[in-house]
Amino acid sequence: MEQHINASTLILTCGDITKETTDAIINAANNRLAGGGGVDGAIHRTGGPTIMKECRKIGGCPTGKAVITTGGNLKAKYVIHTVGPRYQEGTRNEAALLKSAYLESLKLASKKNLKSVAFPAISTGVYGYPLNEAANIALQTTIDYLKEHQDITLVKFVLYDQNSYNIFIEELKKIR
Ligand code: AR6
Repeated sequence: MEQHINASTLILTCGDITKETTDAIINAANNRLAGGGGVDGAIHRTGGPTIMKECRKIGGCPTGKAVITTGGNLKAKYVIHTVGPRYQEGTRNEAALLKSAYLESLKLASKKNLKSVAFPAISTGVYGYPLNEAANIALQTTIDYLKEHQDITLVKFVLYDQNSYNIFIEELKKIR
């Protein structure tokens, strides 16, 4: 599914983000940038050891912030590592932190003059964020950003499973 926002395109698709050819893919990392399971594990496996080497040099990333490394062996030139919140009943500022993870990633892409980025559904795996709420925050934050900034021309959400894809579609229809 595709939507145009001013000069930019927003695409929702189902698949494996490590295969994306956008300028950057976003990683759902942890505070220590130590690697792990889920999309983080897949990115480091496919991208090879240079990404981890750069992560070690950076040292870490607070929740809701973002840092950038090269893409190693990935097709994408860069990986933007952001850290979403662990979901704990929604009472620990989770919504603001998830919004910030998307916003800081987009700002970093703009700062680096990147034109296209691909996001996974941050925090919705190991970190347990309810999918509908997470999809709403992801999409609303991205749409608001693209309305204000013309520099990023393509944002893709690459959802790993059909259920996540369906929920993102549902939430995008509500926003429209
Ligand atoms: N491409 C796209 N999406 C994927 C892929 C892939 N190859 N693999 C998994 N997903 P998660 P989190 C989806 O758990 O919840 C790690 O251990 C997955 O189905 O990867 O933010 C980190 O080191 C889900 O929808 O990230 C952290 O410790 C989404 O990506 C912690 O997990 C996010 O799930 C971060 O947890």
